[in-house]
Amino acid sequence: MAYDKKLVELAIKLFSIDAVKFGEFTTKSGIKTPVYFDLRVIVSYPEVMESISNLLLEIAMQNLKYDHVCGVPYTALPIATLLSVQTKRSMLMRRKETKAYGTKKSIEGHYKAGQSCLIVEDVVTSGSSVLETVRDLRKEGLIVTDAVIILDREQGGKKNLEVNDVQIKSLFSMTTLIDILMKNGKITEEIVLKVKNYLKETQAPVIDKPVERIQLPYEKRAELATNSVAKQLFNIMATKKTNLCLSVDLTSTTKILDLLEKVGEHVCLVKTHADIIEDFSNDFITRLKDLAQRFNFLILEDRKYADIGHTVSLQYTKGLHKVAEWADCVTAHSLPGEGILKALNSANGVNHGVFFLAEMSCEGNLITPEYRESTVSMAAKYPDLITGFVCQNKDTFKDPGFIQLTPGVQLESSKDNLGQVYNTPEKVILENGGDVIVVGRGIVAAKSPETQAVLYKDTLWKCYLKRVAEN
Ligand code: 5IU
Repeated sequence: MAYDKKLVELAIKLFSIDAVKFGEFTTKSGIKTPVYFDLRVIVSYPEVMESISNLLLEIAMQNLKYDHVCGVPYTALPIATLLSVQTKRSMLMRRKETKAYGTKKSIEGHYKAGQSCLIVEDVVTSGSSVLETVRDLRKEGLIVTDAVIILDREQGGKKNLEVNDVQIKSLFSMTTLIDILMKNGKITEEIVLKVKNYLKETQAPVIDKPVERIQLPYEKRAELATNSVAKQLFNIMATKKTNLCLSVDLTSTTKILDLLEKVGEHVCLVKTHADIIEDFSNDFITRLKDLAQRFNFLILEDRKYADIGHTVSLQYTKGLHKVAEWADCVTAHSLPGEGILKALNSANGVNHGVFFLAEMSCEGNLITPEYRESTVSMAAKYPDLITGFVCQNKDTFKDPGFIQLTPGVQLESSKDNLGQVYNTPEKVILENGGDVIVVGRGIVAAKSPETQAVLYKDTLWKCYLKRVAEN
């Protein structure tokens, strides 16, 4: 096989500066190896650095599109710097240390969720270091599909990365490198054989793709939930075989109670707006709780708290509605910051939860991807309190213990005349990751709400079963 002249020169140079050594070595993990790479030394040889970055550009990076480059810490950082300067693409840096204080970001540099990032790495063995960086970048909403590598040790890394949706392109594989060195009289055939045998015997363990939350059945996720209401709700869904949440946006208590008598057995959650009810009373709450117990559903007061912590704690526990006394869970905006979660957390000790608003279904709302991500990060600090997120997209959060509550659903996609946007059950569950689906007027305004509730329940459950089976 004929090799690019510049690659041959680079291989020989790497050998001469001891970036690649042959003999008997023991790796960090205690395995004996006849070949050892230490590419950290290249920083002492500017001409090697230059040649590596030029070759990566010419050979590995052709046809790749990316907004940022990110080197896997630490050896690849100087190479990533050179590539960033040469390609005029901004660089991102991943911190390797565990963060010393709470909010410190693991990724440094300016970026937006949805932008793409190319990974740069020196040597790939199992692929685990590249994957750590990829996962941190993906957590920030960055899209990572490709990595460029100086040397692939051919010990399973390429496959491990492919399984995790990262394609690698390398300047050398172990085979090509030793072949070049042998042909140029640097190493003997005996060494080549030794390395080849070693490669055969020491393949890195396969790194499985992490299971996505939407692949898991509700009963499994109940075990993973850290909030007691989330645990209960997952279990109710699994037992009753329904992920339908009815939004009872009616203004009379009789109408609400009559409706729930008819449809209570088909829903896992009932969503109320206490402040639209004209004849709200303690008696109504007693009867609502009775129904909840009889039909085994939970109650979500969709209050969308959005004030400073002190006010929210009063709104939650006092006033006409005394929500904390009867609602299993409530909705809240993240806009005012963590104070709102602190207030809701301390206001009522046990068995309550919060669905945190990460997105809205109505058109023209002002929530941005950054807002959405900060909302999820804020929630991560309150695992006992957060039941899940109200959102529209499956990438909003990963933790399978949280529930995605998705409103804006009807059997046909459409809009109302005040900005509400409706998606179909198929889209919302199979594509967008909805776990509990909120339906209001689709049922409440129907001629026969009961028939319609059964139709929604069956359609939504079929989509859920399909989602779990597909994955
Ligand atoms: N709701 C939404 N969209 C949102 C959020 C809440 O529709 O993004 I946050 C509420 C409003 C209403 C119910 O109470 O969910 C949906 O009712 P309809 O299915 O009738 O549109």
